[in-house]
Amino acid sequence: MAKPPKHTAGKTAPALDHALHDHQPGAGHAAYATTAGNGGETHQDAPTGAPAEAYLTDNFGHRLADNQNSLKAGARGPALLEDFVLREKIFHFDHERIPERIVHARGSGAHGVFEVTKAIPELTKAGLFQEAGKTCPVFARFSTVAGGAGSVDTPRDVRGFAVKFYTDEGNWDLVGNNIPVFFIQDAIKFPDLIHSVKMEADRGYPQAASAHDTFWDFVGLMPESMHMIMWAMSDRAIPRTLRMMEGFGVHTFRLVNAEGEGRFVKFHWKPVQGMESLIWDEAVKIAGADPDFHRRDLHESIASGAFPAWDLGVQVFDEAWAAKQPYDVLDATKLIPEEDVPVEIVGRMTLNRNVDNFFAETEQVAFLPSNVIPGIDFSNDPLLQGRLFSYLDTQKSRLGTTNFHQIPINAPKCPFHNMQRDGLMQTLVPKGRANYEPNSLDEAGEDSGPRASQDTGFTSFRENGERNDPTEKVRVRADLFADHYSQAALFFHSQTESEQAHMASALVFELSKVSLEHVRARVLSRLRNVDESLAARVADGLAMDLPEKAPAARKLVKMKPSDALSIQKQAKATFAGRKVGILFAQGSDKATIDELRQGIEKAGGTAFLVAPKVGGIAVKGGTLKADGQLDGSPSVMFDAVASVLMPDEAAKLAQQGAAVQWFMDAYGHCKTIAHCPGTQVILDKAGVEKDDGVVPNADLLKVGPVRHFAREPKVRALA
Ligand code: HDD
Repeated sequence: MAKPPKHTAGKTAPALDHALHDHQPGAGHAAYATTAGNGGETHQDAPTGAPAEAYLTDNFGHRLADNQNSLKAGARGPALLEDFVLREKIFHFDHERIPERIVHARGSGAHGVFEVTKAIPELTKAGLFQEAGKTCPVFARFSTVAGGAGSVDTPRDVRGFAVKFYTDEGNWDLVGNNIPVFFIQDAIKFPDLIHSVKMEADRGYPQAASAHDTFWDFVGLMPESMHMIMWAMSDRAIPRTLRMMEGFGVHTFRLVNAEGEGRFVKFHWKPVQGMESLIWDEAVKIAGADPDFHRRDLHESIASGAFPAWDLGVQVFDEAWAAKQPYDVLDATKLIPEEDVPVEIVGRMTLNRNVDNFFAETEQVAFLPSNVIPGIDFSNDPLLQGRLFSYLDTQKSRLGTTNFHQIPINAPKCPFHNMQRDGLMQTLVPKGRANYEPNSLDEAGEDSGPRASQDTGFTSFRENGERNDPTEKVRVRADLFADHYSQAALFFHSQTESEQAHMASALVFELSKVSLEHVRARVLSRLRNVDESLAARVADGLAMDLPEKAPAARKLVKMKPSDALSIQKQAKATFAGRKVGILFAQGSDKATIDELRQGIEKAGGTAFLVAPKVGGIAVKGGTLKADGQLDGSPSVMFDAVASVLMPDEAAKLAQQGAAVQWFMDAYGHCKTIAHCPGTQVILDKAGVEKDDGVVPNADLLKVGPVRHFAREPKVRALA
């Protein structure tokens, strides 16, 4: 047996590597005590009475006694399935990796602060930019594009420059690069571009390099990439450090002020440290000497208090100016020379805190170009438009859940409320039942949840007049959509009397289950627009007064009733695909049963024999086996029923609930009931009265398995 671990009683608790971070959800998170072990001979142990965080636990809070040895059947025996400690540890380890980003997989991030240095309320209504001195937390991630997560830091490549601003009005993600233009003009080419630059599909190399066939093949065939190629072949693509490169929003965005005036804008990040690049030979040597050169530099600078900073600049111009340029400002392969439109500095970002945990923060951060705030809007740049979909989409496969926004690094720091619910890894616990809108639960004193606000909510810039796009982006419906009742009335008036009665009864049933009286009344008020008699019937069925008629947004149009909308008017008297249950018992006449069966089958239907017992039953003319026993084959399973019974057997069955119910239900459900004279005793007991659908067996084929709705008022009270 291995020796039990030595207790180091009296020793202070081991230092915690990972303090709980203030914005991590919930207390009681696993905090890991350091332990040292040598094969179970000696290791540090949490002393009795140490703070709770000093104790090693599993993920469910159970304190562990041994983190060195699995549970075995004897010292030299196999591991036991019972060992939940071993299983949980290995299970979790096995699933530690998530898919790396399809591009920009290799990246380094840091926290910081953004401070507005110049208010620009005349340009944007974004709360962030209303006054100088306003700050908000940020998270920035810099990346290479082509290489995998473990690739080197200094290849010739574009660098990602993504910043998440956690503003009071929600997150604003400026997901740019260190180069102001892009390879392609339309997002539809992005997968091709990336396929061509990544390692080649058949051989899996080169890693993190654009110097290969497929990339240059693509470039040669895509002349629009030539401007970007100039930048990519320049020293910009081998920055000295991440701190010494510029950043660009690339696309033309739009700023919108409180008056609703929009202007185009390009965003720039200017490094306070100045710009510097590597010499190619340096880049190559650094890749070998220190593959983590950029990551280490960023981490060490911040750790030492030499906080890197960038000024945020804007180039602002209007539609008229854009229209005069020899390039299209919606084309991401074009820049706007600073000499034409100067860059105005409006704020500064300072990165002042390294991540506590690389995976939780840098790996799980999810940037979305679609994250904008009121006052900042998109343009119709076709590259940007595609990105608005792609980033949201990719997070689902990368982070595994639509609830990735709840991961602390992605969650806004302002409150967020909506009616999105559930999903994988849901960590919020919303209260109440207001998970839909509109609702009037507040009228019953319940929490009715949040509502949209036209005043303070995000509204898309009305684009009328934008070059090449005469259409407007609007969240409205066309006028004619406002007629909500004409066709509801058409449907109701197209139904038969009995179908209308079914509808009225269904409404009574449904609304009788509604406990909120104001909801019932509101529905009645709307039904009055469909049909006054329907509303009156339903109100009567609920014993309620008819409320005021709800105003209709548009005048109703009278439409001619359509028979195609009625099931009953379209009903076919056919056996095809229909099933007829035939009840028989001891002594029944086999010839009659056979005749019924053959007739039904010839007409395309199915005959199903039902008897009190399923095994062979002695009948007149032989033995018959039933397809189903009476109790397990109620008449609701059939489209019509027939019965072939001797009077004495029928008399016995008339004493059995299942048999009486069989006919009672068939009658109540308005089905055809074909029967022999002997059955009459059960029919009488079941209250079956003669009508067009209660016929001798010989008439079954003539009548068919149709419903006899004329019978319905006799069997149930409808609204
Ligand atoms: Fe992209 C990641 C920058 C075009 C699709 N992109 C990604 C990142 C940056 C950029 C910095 C890394 C974000 C991070 O650190 O997590 N991308 C750009 C720029 C573009 C651009 C500046 C052009 C102006 N990207 C672009 C297009 C598409 C994508 C046209 C697709 C249609 N980009 C993605 C992506 C990524 C991504 C696949 C991978 C991981 C992620 O989004 O979160 O959705």
